[in-house]
Amino acid sequence: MANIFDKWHESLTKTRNVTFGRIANFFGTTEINDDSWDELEALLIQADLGMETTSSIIENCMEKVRKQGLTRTEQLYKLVKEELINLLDQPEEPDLSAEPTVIMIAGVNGSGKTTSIAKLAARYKNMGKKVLLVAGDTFRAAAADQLEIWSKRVDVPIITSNPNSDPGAVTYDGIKSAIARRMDVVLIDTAGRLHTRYNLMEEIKKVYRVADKALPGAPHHSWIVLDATTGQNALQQAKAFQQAVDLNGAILAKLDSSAKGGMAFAIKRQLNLPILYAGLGEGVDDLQLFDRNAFVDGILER
Ligand SMILES: Nc1nc2c(ncn2[C@@H]2O[C@H](COP(=O)(O)OP(=O)(O)OP(=O)(O)O)[C@@H](O)[C@H]2O)c(=O)[nH]1
Ligand SMILES: [Mg+2]
Repeated sequence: MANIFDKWHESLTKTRNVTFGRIANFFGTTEINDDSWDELEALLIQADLGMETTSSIIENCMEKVRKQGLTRTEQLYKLVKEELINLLDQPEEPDLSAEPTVIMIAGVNGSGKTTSIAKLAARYKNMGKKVLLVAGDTFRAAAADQLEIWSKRVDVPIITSNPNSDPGAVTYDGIKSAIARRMDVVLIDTAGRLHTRYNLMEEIKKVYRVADKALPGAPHHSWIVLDATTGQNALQQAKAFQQAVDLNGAILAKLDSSAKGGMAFAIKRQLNLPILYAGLGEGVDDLQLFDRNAFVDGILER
């Protein structure tokens, strides 16, 4: 599996170089003393880990250092890595047992929703699932065309829509069609919307309700796609989406072009949402199940 770690390592180059590299460089042959704890604390805060999380990392490490009788900062490296890994959830492949399993994808404009849907379609198809795409973005003129191009490329069917038609109606038709055609997974694309736009947030609530009307219990999953390059900003946006629809996971897109990969820790801390998948490139195969070990390795490797 060396390849997977290589892929993460390469994708996290910016995050590693800009923020976490300084933490990696901290570990050396020097003695652990009060100054080194202060320095480590400052570095963790600079990496946007937040005061509380930083304090708990430092306290836990201090205790282990005492118990294990460690003396050099070099020996702290493994401890800090373990602490960071433990801050994150390790997701399993989401439950796709409902027939069909309906997945709604939401997020602000340009976060990576449509591309992530194409990647998920390819992934689930490779797992042997029959996948149907639903073009629920009826807002942006070219949105349905964009999804249609992906549907051809990945070779999965699509229920498409006309610009300005009702996204609830295409969602309803899509799910009913999936039931009739015995599809396994339905991926619903939605229009990008700013979390501050009241009408559009009401609209996505409606899409959510309509899904349940078409198939009680749907959507089985609602995932927000967060753009890793937007950092802290994205968290406020996600909170608004969380209030509108019952999100149960996040996809962290564009990790490969971001220096702010550390936001993964804040997603867990501030939103308590598991990161299910990460986008590590623009290609259809560049979506990986989030791997907390590969992630922490990738940001901290020396
Ligand atoms: N490098 C990189 N680029 C990505 C990734 N995911 C998406 N992109 C790019 O981000 C841009 C926007 O992606 P879309 O999938 O169209 O985003 P969207 O959220 O559907 O956008 P709207 O529908 O306009 O709200 C495209 O140029 C994608 O190629 C990723 O994981 N890595
Ligand atoms: Mg889109």
